[in-house]
Amino acid sequence: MTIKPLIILPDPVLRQSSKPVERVDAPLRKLADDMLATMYDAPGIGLAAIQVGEPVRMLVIDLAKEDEAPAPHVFINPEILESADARSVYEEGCLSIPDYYAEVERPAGVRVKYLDRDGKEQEIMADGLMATCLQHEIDHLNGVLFIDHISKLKRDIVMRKFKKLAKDKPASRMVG
Ligand code: GNR
Ligand code: NI
Repeated sequence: MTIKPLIILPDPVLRQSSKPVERVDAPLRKLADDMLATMYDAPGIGLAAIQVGEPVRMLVIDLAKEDEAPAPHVFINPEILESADARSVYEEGCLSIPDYYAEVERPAGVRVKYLDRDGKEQEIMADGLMATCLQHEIDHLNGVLFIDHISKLKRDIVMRKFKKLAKDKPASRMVG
């Protein structure tokens, strides 16, 4: 398994819409494993393929706590079939927007159809953190970031900060 570099704001790659997966094959499963390794290394609880530069509709999630056994989940071509009327608010972060956190309000529950890593159709009724995380990741597949759900004033401040960081320090490996 390979830890891949994360794409960071304001890289325009994050605004791309990802393409549906056509076949669930060995290279795709290898990408899922690399995404899980990258997510665990970060560490994070979710990751969309576009965050490692692959514009395909696949995401991984593991909500297990540190003292629990790992619980990796792979979602391919996920589609939200239904959203609850009730809303919930979570403090969200994003591995592509390091060290920035903000409260986001989203539907408290979602019903999601997807393919698992064997290419088998599955459906999940999610609530709590799983519902929030699935929505955050599915947003990534559509080029949407959690800062798109906060006030324009806050978003502008974040964008300015990350544009300045990218300008002063184009890529960490190039410093020095
Ligand atoms: O690690 C992550 N934590 C998180 C916390 C609250 C809501 C969503 C997330 S997802 C995030 C990892 C990430 O950027 N996924 O795209
Ligand atoms: Ni994210």
